[in-house]
Amino acid sequence: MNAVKTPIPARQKGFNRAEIVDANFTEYVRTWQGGARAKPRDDAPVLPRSACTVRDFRELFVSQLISRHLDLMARVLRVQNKVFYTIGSSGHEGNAMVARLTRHTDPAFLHYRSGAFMAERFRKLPGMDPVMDSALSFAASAEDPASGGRHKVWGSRPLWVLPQTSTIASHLPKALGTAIAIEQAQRIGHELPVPKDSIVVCSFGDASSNHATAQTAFNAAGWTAYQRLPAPVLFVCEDNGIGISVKTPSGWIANNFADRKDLDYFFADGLDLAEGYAQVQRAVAHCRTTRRPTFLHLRTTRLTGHAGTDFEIEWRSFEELMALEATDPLLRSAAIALESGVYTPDALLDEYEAIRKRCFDAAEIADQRPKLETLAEVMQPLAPYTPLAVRAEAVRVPDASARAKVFDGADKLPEKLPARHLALQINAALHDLLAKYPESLVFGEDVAQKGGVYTVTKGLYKAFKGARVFNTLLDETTILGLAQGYANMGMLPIPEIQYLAYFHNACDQIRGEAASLQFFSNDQYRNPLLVRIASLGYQKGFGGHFHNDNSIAALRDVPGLVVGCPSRGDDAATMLRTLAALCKVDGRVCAFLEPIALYMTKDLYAHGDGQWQFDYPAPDEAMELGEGRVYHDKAKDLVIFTFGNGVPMALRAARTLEKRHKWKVRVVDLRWLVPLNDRFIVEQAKSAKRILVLDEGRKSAGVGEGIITAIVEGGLGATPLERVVGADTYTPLAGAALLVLPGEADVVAAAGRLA
Ligand SMILES: Cc1ncc(C[n+]2csc(CCOP(=O)(O)OP(=O)(O)O)c2C)c(N)n1
Ligand SMILES: [Mg+2]
Repeated sequence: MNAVKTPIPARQKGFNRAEIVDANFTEYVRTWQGGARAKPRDDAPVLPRSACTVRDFRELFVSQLISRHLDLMARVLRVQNKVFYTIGSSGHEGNAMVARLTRHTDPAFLHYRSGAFMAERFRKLPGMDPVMDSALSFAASAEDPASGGRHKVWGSRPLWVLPQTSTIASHLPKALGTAIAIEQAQRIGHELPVPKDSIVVCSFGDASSNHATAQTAFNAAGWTAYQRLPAPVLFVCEDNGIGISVKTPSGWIANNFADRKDLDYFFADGLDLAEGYAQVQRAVAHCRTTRRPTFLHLRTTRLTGHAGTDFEIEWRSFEELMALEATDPLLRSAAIALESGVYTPDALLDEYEAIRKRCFDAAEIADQRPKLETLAEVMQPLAPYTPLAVRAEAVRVPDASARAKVFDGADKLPEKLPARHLALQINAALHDLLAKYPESLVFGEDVAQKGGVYTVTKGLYKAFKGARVFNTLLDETTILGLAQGYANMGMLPIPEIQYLAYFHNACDQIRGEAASLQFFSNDQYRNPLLVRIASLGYQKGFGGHFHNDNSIAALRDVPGLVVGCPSRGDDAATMLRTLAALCKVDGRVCAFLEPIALYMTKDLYAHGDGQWQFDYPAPDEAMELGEGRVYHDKAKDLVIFTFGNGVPMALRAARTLEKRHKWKVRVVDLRWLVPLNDRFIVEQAKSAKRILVLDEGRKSAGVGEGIITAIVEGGLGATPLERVVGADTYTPLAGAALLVLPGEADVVAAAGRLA
């Protein structure tokens, strides 16, 4: 970096470093020693040999100043409760270059220090005001165009900036996924919402680059490029040398990234516009033309602490802080501006003050704008549901010739075949979905040629080819990141997670990321996806805990998520149609839990009875969200609420109970686990003389808790009730598994206690 040419006046030790950074700038410009310059031409290099023209520089500098003054304003107005966020961009303003050198249609997933990037990107469309928009966001106003007052995020629908969560590095897999999706869309003939040669911009901090979620994205990007598959993502590591208070070892980022074979490394000085511009330009051009994953190491510094609450003077020396403040990129920009004659000192000070005023004025206006006032307003974008449109979409029949082709002839359509078991009916339903939605993709570990470890996806690869049905690398975080990427580009991703235990391994990609996008973007962005997860226990003699995980607690409270769990093949097919429709119509994130132990189950009561095989539902049938299935609906002596493996178990137990107690037993298969249909549960419980809740999950935080709560809150707490539920333990191998999980005998015994 060019050293700042005019020495910074030695500042007094001060407590408020934001004030000092502010005063440094003013004093630096006021005491500038250079002589007066002629005003340069707009298209001339701003400094000799710089790739940055005077026009580029002038606009970039203003973007930097806007970002800086938004930071300073936030620090002042936070204490007056007019602003609710103080993580700033000071020291990172060089990222404006990345915005200038990319397009507003290059989807961007941004680090929280992206004030200058945003101010610069705002220039790309007419009539937009970065100051007012940011102010509304800082003020958590309901009129905040990014999130509607739900979070201070950098986001914009027209500018293709998808809002990010505060979880560092969690956005890298989906940024990579979006880049891959841009390319893959073209292979499957899907029309993209952005130009074909778009790249994806993804920025993050130096400390964040160490996170497992970041590393998995770098690895997956390299894995992709290694196979000569395109992945046009520009990873921008904004290296300020520190993460909160932990210093990144000097040279670590270059050491760790400069020599990766399939992640092309570029360095740019983000502290110096005249120097850094060409460097950023090279990285962007490389990414756009080669379509290779590109790593731009952008040098930055961090001024005024991690956030407003971080009083660095309590843990760092003044000397160190002053040395950092001397590297302020705005001082360097001021030097360039004055040296080149773009500004005179007076004109620059006027500009500086004018932008300060603009930011404060906007903040005062924003403070007066409406806030979110009701719970309904807060939750409004969370879980959109338009039942009529969903139903219409779910029963919309795929093209007959497409079906005939996929199923090898009109006479082999699955609804014309005899009743079959769950795995085959899910398989047929997936064939149907892929025929119905040309933009849908099935992917995961082993799903393609092999057809999955349980052959549930068998034949899809052959029918729909590798661009739509493909194996991923072995990483669940990447699988779910890819899914979000495809969704961002308007496709319908149907990823598979091989076992429920391994969903937990990547849970944040659904819990923190995918499910939250509609909320934090005020429903301006949607990433509908339908994740299939082979789930639950009871595989006879196989697998132990990790292949028999019975806990869905981690899915139960994810806001906005839909979770369905069929117990039989026909329900699986109609449920899948509805889930896909929920994706298409309402943009929902959906999980489909497939009970592994029921995949091949054919019999219900006795060996060879074939009673757990069902006809494939006609393609114009679908299941309503929340709708359960009731067996023996008139029966009242005992009502068993259950789902999944519990359904055939309850039906078997019911036979014994009918004989033993002369009871009529109703079995209610909830089918939909999130959201639980409380009204339906209460409706079913109302007429019950006794209630039994059969939950194959764990005692703590299982579905059973929700069912009982619904019953009690529905005023039916006085009905005698028993719960049969799994133990709070991991599942052991072999026969001992049955000690942990509910069994038929447990159901019979619990019912006996109700007698
Ligand atoms: C997964 C996760 N862990 C911890 C945090 C808390 N946290 C927020 S920012 C941060 C440091 C990030 O440093 P860096 O990536 O260098 O970015 P910088 O703030 O320096 O720009 C930490 C630990 C978080 N937000 N997310
Ligand atoms: Mg950092």
